[in-house]
Amino acid sequence: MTEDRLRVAMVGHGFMGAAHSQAWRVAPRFFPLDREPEMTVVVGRDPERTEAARARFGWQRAETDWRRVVEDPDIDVVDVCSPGSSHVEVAIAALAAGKHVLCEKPLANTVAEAEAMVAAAESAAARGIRSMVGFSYRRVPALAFARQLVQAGRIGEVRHARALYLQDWLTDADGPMTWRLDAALAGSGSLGDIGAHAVDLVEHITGATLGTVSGTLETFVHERPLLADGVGLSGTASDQRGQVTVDDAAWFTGRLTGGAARPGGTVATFEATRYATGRKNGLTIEISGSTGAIAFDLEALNELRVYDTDAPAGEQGFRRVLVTEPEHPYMANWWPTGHPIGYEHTFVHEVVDFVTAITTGQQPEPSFAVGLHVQDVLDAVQRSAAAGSAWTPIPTR
Ligand code: SOE
Repeated sequence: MTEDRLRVAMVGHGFMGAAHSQAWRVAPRFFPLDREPEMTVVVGRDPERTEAARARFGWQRAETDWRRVVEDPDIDVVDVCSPGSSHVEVAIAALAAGKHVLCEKPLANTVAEAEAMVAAAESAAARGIRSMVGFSYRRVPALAFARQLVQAGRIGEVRHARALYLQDWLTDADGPMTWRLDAALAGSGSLGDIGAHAVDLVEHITGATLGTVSGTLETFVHERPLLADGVGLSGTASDQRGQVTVDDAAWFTGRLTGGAARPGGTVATFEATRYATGRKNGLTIEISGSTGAIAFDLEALNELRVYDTDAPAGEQGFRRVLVTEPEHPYMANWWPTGHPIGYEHTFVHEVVDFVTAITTGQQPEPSFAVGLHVQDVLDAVQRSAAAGSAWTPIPTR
């Protein structure tokens, strides 16, 4: 192993592959890292498309056999950006081969898969091998700052949390079938793709844990046209249409305890949908405490709204804090004060924290165990919805 470099293999080269490629390239240019990531190989199923991704994103080699790559002694890190159905196999093989693993969220498609991944991660950790799940929004500086404020008691005991993740890219019922609409490949729909972020953020910011949920799921469009390359999707193709086998929208309520939650528990409401007409990538979080509140909107990701009940009567109101100061998490390494950053920077921060954990020998967060807990929550929401929104406990592990 070359100790000054960290040779990375990335499996998958779609939306997340693009975001991760950018992060591997940029991280060492802006943050001091003890080992320089080397973009060694990108892996995909289709040789031509993988070669095109290699050339576009700047990887040294393109490969189609992920097994050969994860066993290659000249690889140090495996970055899993492929559809959810492949996470379990690729991550476990990579950990067994002694590679550090960064895995996109949700960690897996089922609780059983996530459990197997945690077992593999824990046994690898005993050999100094690190693993992390990619809940990238934790690394939005404004949200990392929100966590600092809530953990420092600045809004008192948390009573409510509200998290909405609204997109509209499925609004057109004639839009094509994709792997994200196929339960065999994606596990679930809006629930796992974007609801998982909402769950992780509320728990991360409050430090509290969901213990029980009541949920409802809805699928609005049950069949969609197959694209020419949609042949591999597992839905039944009839008249060139594929079956949508995931939820289109998810609503759930939960109770959280511990952390900054009030002693009786915090009530949280969640909504995740890809049918919120007009909402492109609207992630909003509001946390209400006994002495203040914080509010965040991804459409203004450099800002955090902070409310403080200590302000004089008549002057109270949400203050807009521009989270672009060197005092704010991650910001000292970017631009001069007041200059904003964007979506892609969250993945850069993820790579920085992952590489730092590898070089300092620490467990990076969020761990696969956190990924398993989120999987438990998603599973409980699905079981609750199937049982008429019955309150459903989340296993404690
Ligand atoms: C990645 O973190 C991700 O969750 C994507 O998988 C979603 O599709 C995207 O809309 C939000 O970010």
